Amino acid sequence: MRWYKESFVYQIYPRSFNDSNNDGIGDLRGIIEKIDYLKDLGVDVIWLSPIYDSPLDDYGYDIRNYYKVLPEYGTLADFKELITKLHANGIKLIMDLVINHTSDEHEWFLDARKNKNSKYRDYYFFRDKDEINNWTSFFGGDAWEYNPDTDDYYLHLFSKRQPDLNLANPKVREEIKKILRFWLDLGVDGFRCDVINIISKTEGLPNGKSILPILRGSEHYLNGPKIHEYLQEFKNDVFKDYNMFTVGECVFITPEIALTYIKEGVDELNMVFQFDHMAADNFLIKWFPTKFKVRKLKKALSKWQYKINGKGWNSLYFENHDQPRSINRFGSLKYHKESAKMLATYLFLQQGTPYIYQGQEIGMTNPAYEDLNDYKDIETHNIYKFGRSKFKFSHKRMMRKIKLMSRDNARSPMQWRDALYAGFSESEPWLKVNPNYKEINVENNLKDDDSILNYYRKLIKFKKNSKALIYGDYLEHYPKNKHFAMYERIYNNEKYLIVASFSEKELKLKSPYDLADFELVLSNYKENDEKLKPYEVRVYKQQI
Ligand code: TEU
Ligand code: CA
Repeated sequence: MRWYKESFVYQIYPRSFNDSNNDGIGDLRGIIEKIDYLKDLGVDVIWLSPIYDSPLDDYGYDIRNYYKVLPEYGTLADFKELITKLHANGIKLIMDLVINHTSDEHEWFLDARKNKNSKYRDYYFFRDKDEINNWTSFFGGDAWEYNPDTDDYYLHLFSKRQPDLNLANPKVREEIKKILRFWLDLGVDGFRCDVINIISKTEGLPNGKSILPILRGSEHYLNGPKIHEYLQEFKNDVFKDYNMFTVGECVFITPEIALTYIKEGVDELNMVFQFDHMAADNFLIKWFPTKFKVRKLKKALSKWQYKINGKGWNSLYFENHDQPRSINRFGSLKYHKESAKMLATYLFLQQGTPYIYQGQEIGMTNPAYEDLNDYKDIETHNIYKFGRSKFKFSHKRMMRKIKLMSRDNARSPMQWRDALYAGFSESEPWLKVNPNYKEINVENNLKDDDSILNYYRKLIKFKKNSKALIYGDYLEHYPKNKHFAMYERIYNNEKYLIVASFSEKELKLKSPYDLADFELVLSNYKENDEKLKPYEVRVYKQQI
């Protein structure tokens, strides 16, 4: 059974979720304390961002030891307790799998960098000065770093402390399979595979064609030559023996290419995280706001709905640990509650598995720190340096960009209640809490029947109770309209019609049908009239 199709996934960024021992850092026991909260929310699967031992250059996406839990987060025993208790509550757990690179403190790399005869040398990409290429790193700058010990260079597509693994080496793939089995045998129910579509590089590492200093070389690793071979090997040698699913983070992917991974029958991955809709407000270039963002958002999501339907399965997300908060991007601070509920309804009632990122269910917003030093994320600091040095942008201008686009916008501590440090910890957290925690927090949401959290609970039940909302076909109306979205989901004799306003103004409610033939079954407003109120969403149902 493809159980993931009927599941809601909740992503936990462990460092910022809940701190059980008051050292300012979230931890596994902190998650255990909140299992009832997760159960009451109604989610089926937890995706844990990396909890492995790490020097935290990229907050865990740089793994030092794949078999060990970062001591700040707890122990393997805590992990076992967590998974046992989650399972006892009917909640599954997927782990983050980061295999494009390791930390520069991983024992393989420490040994490899020391001498050319190391047995781990071919686990990575070391090249002499005259052999290196012109590729650039996702985090800005050159993708090669000098290694004094052997007087040569190594490849890193992310930070220089994240050397790329050479998956063309069968020994590396054997190591990965060992890691997969280790966690699966502990009961893990699947993996979110980090930047999985860049793990195969063109042999010989040729120069990239781009003249721009971003993504140069990408034609030699995006969906690289051996990617399918590697993924099939993981599937045939490991995955097929377990009742699990994978979701692959695939950068710069199209639905056509996605299907080469996720098509049912191929099943190299079960879903991908695509980025098209994250570009609606000009992501890469989040630098220049656009007037067409609603239309672009609708277009991107619809494209994936149409092209994947019947062949594979979509993932549905607005937020994760890399993205600013969705209310800031596509909703409204003025209509905070309304827009949070609208966004959830609009997205999650499409075809695919919904992913909720911690705090999204209470409408957390970007903290927008004033001081550059309050940001801890490496990408944020690199972008700042890049903008200042390459483009000569002013400090003020760069801070404006960072407040909009920093990944730390998603990583500020979870807001549990109106108490010091938002109830996340009793000590100063590793990253500042958003000052709006006094209003926006779980406790307030629990008290208020009309809260965002209570709406999420209702919405989750609502979707899970309907085969049409899970499996139904998707049909969009008025795709060009830039103020509201409308689509239907059809399955057997049921039809749902969803209309969602992205406007702060009242809108005329258009419809291709006579709505008198429909029943209104869900909305974020108590009263609904001929006009759509600001950020109003409505779900209509019809038996056909
Ligand atoms: O992200 C890959 C990725 O493309 C992002 O780093 C992207 O460049 C950035 O978010 C744009 O704002 C994955 C992880 O999700 C991310 O946290 C890691 O830093 C990265 O891989 C390296 O492991
Ligand atoms: Ca702690």
